[in-house]
Amino acid sequence: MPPLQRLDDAFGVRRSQQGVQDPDRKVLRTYRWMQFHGKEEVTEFDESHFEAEGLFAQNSSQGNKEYQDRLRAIHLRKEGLEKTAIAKALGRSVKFVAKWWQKEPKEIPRPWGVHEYLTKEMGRNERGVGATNGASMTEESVHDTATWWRDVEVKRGFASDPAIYDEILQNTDWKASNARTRDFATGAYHLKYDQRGNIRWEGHQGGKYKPGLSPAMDKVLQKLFVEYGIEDRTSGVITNWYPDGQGNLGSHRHDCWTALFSFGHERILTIDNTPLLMQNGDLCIFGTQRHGVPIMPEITEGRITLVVFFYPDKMQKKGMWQTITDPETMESSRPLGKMLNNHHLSR
Ligand SMILES: O=C(O)CCC(=O)C(=O)O
Ligand SMILES: [Fe+2]
Repeated sequence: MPPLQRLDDAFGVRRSQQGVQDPDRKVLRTYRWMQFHGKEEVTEFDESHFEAEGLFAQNSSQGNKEYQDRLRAIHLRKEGLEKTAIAKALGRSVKFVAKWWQKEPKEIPRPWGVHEYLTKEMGRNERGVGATNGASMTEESVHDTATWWRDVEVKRGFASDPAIYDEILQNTDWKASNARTRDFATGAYHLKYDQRGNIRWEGHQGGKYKPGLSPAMDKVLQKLFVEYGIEDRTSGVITNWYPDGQGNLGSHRHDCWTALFSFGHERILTIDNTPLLMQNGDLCIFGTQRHGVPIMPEITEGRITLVVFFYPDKMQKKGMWQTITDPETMESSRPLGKMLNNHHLSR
């Protein structure tokens, strides 16, 4: 199986970022945006950006990719793949695979730039399982480090009901939240302060999602849970409101996986360094990639996102590595009864 296409290539933004342009491409949008230390970026989004869908590779840095490939070599060996097949799946040399595949994940050196907390077991810390986020483990097999990585999946127009934006906007008790940062070694959260010692606030409003809040959204969540079989592995459902282009969210990572729906005006979601322009009803699912919502000064209308945090299971792990994708062998999804009874993240 060939390696996945890179997210930034598939969405036509790598060429735009590098200033190398195909004269025949049709630019549909051009936006200014600021995320990293207020540095202004300008991105042209061409037709390919709106047409691309599916599963794509994305890494925050070479170090992260290197580490991920080493872990994947081990994982794929345990799944029964041969050396050459692993090399092909990873797009690396057989020599590379030979160097790592017989080791255990704990023996793998962490390249420079990969934060230590990302090498810990998902959702676990010194206080026990899911202590930072209220999630619980569903099976032993999710405990290994390789589980951290998930490719990025984009589905355009997954939620098309126009009622969703207004229902969520009207029925949510919106609150500004404190800006938080994470200790790179332990993953612990700390409040952020400005230079005068005042607590910093996030540049957007946050809410909790409960079943019934938006009947139109409940239907979409049912569809998500059935398609991905994640209803029992969800650790929280929250919402964000960005009233206009000044609303923003600093880049961060989660120690779980994320399914994110976008409603209202189109906005950029950065995934690592790739700007993905999300439009009304689009769904993006990703792993522990760094992500954020930059300021977009030209935008005067609102956007709401609904974010589902969840944990991988065995089946999903296999999908993640693109080894076993036979739908016949997939477990059927659970009944919808318990659908939205999951714990909600406190904000
Ligand atoms: O609103 C978005 O696009 C990002 C939201 C997000 O990252 C979060 O709620 O954790
Ligand atoms: Fe997030």
